[in-house]
Amino acid sequence: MRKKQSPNVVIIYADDLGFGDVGCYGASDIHTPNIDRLASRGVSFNHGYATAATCTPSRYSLLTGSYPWRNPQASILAGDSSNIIPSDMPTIARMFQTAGHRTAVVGKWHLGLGKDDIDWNRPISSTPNDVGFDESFIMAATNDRVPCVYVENRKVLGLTDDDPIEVTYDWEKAFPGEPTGRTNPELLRLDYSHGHDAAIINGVSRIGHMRGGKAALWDDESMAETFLERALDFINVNSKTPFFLYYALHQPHVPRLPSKTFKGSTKLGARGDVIAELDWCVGQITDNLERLGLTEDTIIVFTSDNGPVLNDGYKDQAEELNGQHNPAGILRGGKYSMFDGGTRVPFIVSWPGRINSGISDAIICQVDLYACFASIINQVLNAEEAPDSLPLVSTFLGENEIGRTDLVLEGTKAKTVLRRNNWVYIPPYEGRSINENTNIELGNSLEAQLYDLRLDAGQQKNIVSERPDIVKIMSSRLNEILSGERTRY
Ligand SMILES: [Ca+2]
Repeated sequence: MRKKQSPNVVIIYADDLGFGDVGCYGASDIHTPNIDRLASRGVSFNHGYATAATCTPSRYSLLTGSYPWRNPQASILAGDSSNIIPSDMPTIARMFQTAGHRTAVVGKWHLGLGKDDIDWNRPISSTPNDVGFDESFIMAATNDRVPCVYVENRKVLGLTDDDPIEVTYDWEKAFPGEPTGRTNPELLRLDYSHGHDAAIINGVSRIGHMRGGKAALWDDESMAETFLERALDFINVNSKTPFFLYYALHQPHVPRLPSKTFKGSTKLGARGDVIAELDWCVGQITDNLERLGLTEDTIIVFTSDNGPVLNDGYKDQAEELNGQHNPAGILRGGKYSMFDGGTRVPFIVSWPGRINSGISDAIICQVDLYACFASIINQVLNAEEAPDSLPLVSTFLGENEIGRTDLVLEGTKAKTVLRRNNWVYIPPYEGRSINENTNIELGNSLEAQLYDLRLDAGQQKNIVSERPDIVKIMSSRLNEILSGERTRY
């Protein structure tokens, strides 16, 4: 096959997959042969980060090359929120589009759709198609939020005129007569433990209320295959032109409802099973690229939007069946946390035609993907574009281990933390130290925290009083970054 001028790029983005959840990062009770194979043909970063410990802000950074706290709307969104990426804002997808790549997003969006009040029964005014994607096939938010339908480009797939969809996230406006998890628990096939007490879809109660759109409702158990099929179609159709695919998996986010093939495939229950399913999806993508002869022409990034959580609102026995598995590996905390377990995730870059395999200890972040890819495909960024994305191309391709010096991370509610070289500084924050629902340490403390990851990767020893010199530097650096307009110069 003729070698293309510019490589294809596939970003495979898992949802709530932890640093220790895959084999090549130390998991022994969950087998991930396909992700491990990807790692064996690329660079695995030990200090690869999402910018935030929750979905929306991390995704915002990946796509815009901007820290999420620059946009006050970049926090966990409801399923009926407006698109928080303005249509005139540069995105990584538009950058690829400008370079002549075909672009698509398949899977979880969770950055909002439409402007103002969205009418799901009409063409949607602001979708991924307005921020740089030629094609989109998505769920609006998450698999535990309504509306539980697929959106293809601007329309809800499978919607019929006689059964319009209505959505509200307000209990005061809940639809009379529609059963909910709170009022009709006898209708549930999967009980909720917290949060998920509204609309019942496929026997599972969700966050938010919806009615109508019966023919358009997704089937949870075939969601993996549905998204995968769309992703493969896109690759197949565009195999002769450069393409950019953002494949945003829904696993292992709740509700964890694997297909029949994977149900019971691990000893860890539903959470292990959906990770096995996720790994299979990765293998289907790489096998297909191989079949098309595109392996050496395609860069694959595999990573996750935030750290792991076991009980995230459904009684799916993720905690009870977890055994000795450490979803965050050696790290402290998990999803929602300011500790490293919230944001440090598997981060693999594979490009068999170009890079050697190896492990890197450089600090790198998903916000850097934008500038790294721009450099690889020879696109010059405007000064105001991707304000926090650093073009660490040699690092990204495993040629050296000179990564970031500074990286601002956030837990929830834009509470920011500074990683600087081997140090992590967490300013004093009010709030609960542990989220009792999820049993995750959030990192809140009225005392400032300083950790030396070189000696203490698990962030067990707060040395704030021993190193006031470092605290002073980090506190001032964090404030300097937060008050500036950009960090890429
Ligand atoms: Ca997530």
